[in-house]
Amino acid sequence: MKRLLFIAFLPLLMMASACSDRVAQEERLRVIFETDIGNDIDDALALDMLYKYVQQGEIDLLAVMLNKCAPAPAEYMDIMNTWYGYPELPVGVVRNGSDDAWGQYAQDLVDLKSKDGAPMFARSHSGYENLPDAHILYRQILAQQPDNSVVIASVGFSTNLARLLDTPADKYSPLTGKELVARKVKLLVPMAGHMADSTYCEYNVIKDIPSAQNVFAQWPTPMVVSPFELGKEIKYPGESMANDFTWAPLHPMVESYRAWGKGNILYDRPTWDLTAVLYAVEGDRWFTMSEPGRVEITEKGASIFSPCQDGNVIYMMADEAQRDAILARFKEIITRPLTTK
Ligand SMILES: [Ca+2]
Repeated sequence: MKRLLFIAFLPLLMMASACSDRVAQEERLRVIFETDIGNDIDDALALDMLYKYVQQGEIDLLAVMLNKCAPAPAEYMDIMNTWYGYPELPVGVVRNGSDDAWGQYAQDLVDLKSKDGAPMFARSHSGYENLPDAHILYRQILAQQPDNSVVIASVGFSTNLARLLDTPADKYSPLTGKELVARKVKLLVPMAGHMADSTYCEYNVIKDIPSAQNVFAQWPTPMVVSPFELGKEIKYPGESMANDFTWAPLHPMVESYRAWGKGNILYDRPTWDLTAVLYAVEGDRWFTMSEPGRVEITEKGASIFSPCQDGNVIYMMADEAQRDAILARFKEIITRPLTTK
């Protein structure tokens, strides 16, 4: 029976991959981005990709959910949404999360000033402390979507997703969180764990182990994991950051990249979060996929993948040729100038 269930999920996975052309609004992929932006710089590049997909008419970006309660990441998101032209994009935050540190490059970007002392980048909002709880914003947004229509790219911790699963019925939906996810979400793409090394404790997992355990054990839809070992071997070149953005002399993602390097922009950085976004929007055409299985998160935060035909998890892999093609695709998207709306 469970094998039949996984087979039944496969058309949904295929649907998630069919989004390379401009498509009608009602057919566009609906994406929610779950991020610990402010920690590592790959979140900022992954976010850039999502804005570009929106600009190309390939997706509807429904919301960004933050894993960090500190004000800098929320203000940083306002800067990014404003600069890219989406100031009203909904943003949810975590409260009493597992990592409320400021996020240094987010703080650095927030603090950047012009010569006249004015903020370097414009904001559209204030009062970031009033942003909604992410797990409640999920309920509000998911309840409004068609069934089996939402893809979540989760490139940070599992706190918000675990809290969402545990929510009771409310004014937005008579369904519990788990029921609502099962009804509205067709795919979760987490960047999490290490599938080739069952002893490795990966960062996104260890920042909130109980939530990661809950999500991997309870999540009611297919999951496609981007594991640590994939993005680690595909490094975005600092040379591109230094040379490919003459069309935007003051670019918040480029300045973020520079800030993360403490003034140095010529470093190469793994593309963990970018690989998750690439799959979430473009599907499996860039990757080799594992067989289905389940993932157990240990008490220390290691991830153990066990193949089984009735599992709801598959993960991405890439050989050298695929890695080269994936990096070329990342550069193509990220260096593409914004179009005027
Ligand atoms: Ca991240």
